Amino acid sequence: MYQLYFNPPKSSWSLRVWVLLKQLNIPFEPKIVRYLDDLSKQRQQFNAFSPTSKIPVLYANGQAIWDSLAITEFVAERYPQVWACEPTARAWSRCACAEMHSGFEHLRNICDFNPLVRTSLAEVPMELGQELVRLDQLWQQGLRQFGGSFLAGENFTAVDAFFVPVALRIETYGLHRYFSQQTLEYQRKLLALASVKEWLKM
Ligand SMILES: N[C@@H](CCC(=O)N[C@@H](CS)C(=O)NCC(=O)O)C(=O)O
Repeated sequence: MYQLYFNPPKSSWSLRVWVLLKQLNIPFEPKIVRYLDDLSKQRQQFNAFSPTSKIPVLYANGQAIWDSLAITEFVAERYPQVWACEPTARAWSRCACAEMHSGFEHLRNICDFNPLVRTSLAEVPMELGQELVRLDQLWQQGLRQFGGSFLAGENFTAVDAFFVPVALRIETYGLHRYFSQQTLEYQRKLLALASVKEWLKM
């Protein structure tokens, strides 16, 4: 069985992998690790199981797989339902995950991930506003093109898991005004997932 090292509810990168495994009923042994105030001490400790001292890390037969995107691809080799089965939807999903993985840095930096605390920004800088508009466009595209209630069709797949932390940020920072009705409906659907509710209680 896989082992997953993660820190709920604070680690947004871990949340992607955790939600994916939970939603698809992929068995794993949870290994909860906590952040320390002293970052260098934390990195020393995390180094015992993580090559980068970061989480999430998945172990399979004693081998460490690190980075949420690499973990997703690794798991998909054994569980093809991780990605949509239709090739166009699958390609689109990989593009959207890559865009989330390497982009949206203003959203990530300005809206620190703390899913239990509701807050608001004194102002939304232009760069952040542009990212929110792009996000709305991207979600609308998936929902329209593949015609389901999830981004790549009727089933929850990895591309949805990658946007769960964003759905939570929209909620906690009250950023709803940047989104269309259709995408807000999708955001609410993500927040209503049993796995997301479970994450917030851990
Ligand atoms: N690209 C990595 C990022 C992992 C990452 O930055 N994880 C954060 C937790 S959310 C971390 O472990 N930070 C600790 C550190 O910077 O030492 C992934 O997708 O897994």
